[in-house]
Amino acid sequence: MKKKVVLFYPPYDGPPLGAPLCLLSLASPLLEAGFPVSVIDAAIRPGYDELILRETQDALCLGISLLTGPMIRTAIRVARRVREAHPGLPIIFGGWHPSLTPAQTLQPDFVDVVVRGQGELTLVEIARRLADGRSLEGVRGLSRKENGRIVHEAERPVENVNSLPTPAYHLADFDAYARLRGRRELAYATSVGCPYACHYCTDQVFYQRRFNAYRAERVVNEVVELAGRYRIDEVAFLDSNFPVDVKRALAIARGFIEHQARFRWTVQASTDLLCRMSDADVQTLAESGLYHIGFGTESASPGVLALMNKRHQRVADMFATAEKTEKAGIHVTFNIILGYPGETEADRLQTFRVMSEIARRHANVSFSPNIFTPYPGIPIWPQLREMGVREPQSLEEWNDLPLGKNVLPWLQGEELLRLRRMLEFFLLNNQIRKAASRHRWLRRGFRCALGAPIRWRLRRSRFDFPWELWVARATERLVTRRSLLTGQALSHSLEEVC
Ligand code: B12
Ligand code: SF4
Repeated sequence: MKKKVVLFYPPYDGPPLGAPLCLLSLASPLLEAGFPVSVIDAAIRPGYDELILRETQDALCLGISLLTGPMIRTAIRVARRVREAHPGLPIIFGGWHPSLTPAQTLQPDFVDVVVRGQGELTLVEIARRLADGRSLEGVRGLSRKENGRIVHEAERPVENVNSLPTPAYHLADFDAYARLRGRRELAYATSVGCPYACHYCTDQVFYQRRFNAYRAERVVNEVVELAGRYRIDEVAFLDSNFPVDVKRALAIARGFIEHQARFRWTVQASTDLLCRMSDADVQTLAESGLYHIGFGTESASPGVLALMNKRHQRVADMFATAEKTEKAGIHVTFNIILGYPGETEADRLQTFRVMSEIARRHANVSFSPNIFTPYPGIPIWPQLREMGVREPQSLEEWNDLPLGKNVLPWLQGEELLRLRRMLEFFLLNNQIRKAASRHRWLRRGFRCALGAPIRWRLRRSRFDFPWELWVARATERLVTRRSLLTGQALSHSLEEVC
């Protein structure tokens, strides 16, 4: 009897991260239920097409995980090839993109099932039904086809993560990722769900604003054990908002200190939560190895923050966060969203000025500016449609969504050109300031000469005849985006952002 489940993670844009945690999380309960699992991550398997075709020869089903964007193209190609080679093999799509667009994702004939939301229990139930030759009718949390019709089964309530097994890390080839990354990394999620409801974010759609977290002892024991077993240098915590439970966050840090953990770690957080911690608390985080935090600060205009439904994010907290983390020696990246519906040029200038001031006072802060991207399922789609944004109508069309780049009808022509210049001046100013503190007097003098007029421009919002940018382009390498997870540089060309 066929029992093997093949799970595939298509290639994505940007530098490869560690093993895809979603597939390791899905594999674990399948293995417990007696289904062997083959995990194939395109990032480390160059000949993955042929490997998938071989592995699916004797498989029960193929599962493909998808985020919005370029992963879709390969998912479609691979699913088509598998359908041709093994016509009877059920093909299941899961992950954020299919969950947010289940009906669209099910349209093509090579997708049989979409698993919506958390997948561990749903996939085990699917595997059991398929192995027994039973229908998938009534399996909660999935959408499927029946006589050419799309059927959405009832929602599956979000499972308490403490009742789920540890992801199957033994299936990950840590050596292969280390060769790509230059260090040994562990991707680990201590929680799912964020209590906030920012209008551009789909976390609330997936997890209904409920913070669902492992207990601190479980995190400490598992991470310390895994770090020892796989000789880990760095742990990337993938939680949407790690310190929602501040006491738990600190208990985890203290646990790492007690165990004399030697790895460093990174998280994503919101500034209001960090500001609930004392300086001594933040110092404890740093002592336990926390070296980078990504913050979704997004804008320094209270008006835009209100439009984003982000009232928990206060400008004063951004300054306080920068100060607290600098004192503790933690590097931070502030994400910025530009071009949000309703944002005016005055809002944008305010954001650049406030962020420049933060950077002037605190050398530990870097920025990751992005043009607002209308991802599927975000709560402001009705408003976006009214404002003329065209919503992609099929799985294929979402593949062409240019991630982090401009598709906004209200950001075109002169307006876009001005935004690009402002952004470039802002980034250059920060980069020059950082570099000036590191270099010898001659280069420092050159950079200061370049920095003064740029700061004047930002203060006066004068961006015409940008000679400093021409000089800088010839001499500097401008880092325009950084990863919120690691702070690592993502792109160097402004064209890639705008
Ligand atoms: C890590 C991460 C990435 C990594 C993933 C690679 C890796 N090796 O881990 C990378 C760098 C690729 C990435 C990229 C992007 N990401 Co990202 N990323 C995340 C993050 C922080 C964690 C994901 C994770 O591993 N979670 C833990 C696992 C256990 O949960 P999970 O992935 O959701 O998987 C569960 C279910 O989804 C489901 N499931 C998943 N796959 C499958 C497959 C099958 C067959 C089944 C049955 C079920 C199933 O079951 C799993 C277990 O419950 C999430 C935020 C978050 N907190 O989840 C954002 C998130 C998923 N990313 C997001 C975004 C916006 C992006 C980018 C578009 C950013 C950009 N501008 O470039 C890109 C898109 C891809 C690309 N660039 O090509 C959005 C969602 C976007 C979307 N609509 O798809 C999220 C939710 C962040 C947010 N709140 O906005 N990302
Ligand atoms: S705080 Fe972050 S994770 Fe939470 S809803 Fe807002 S953007 Fe999403």
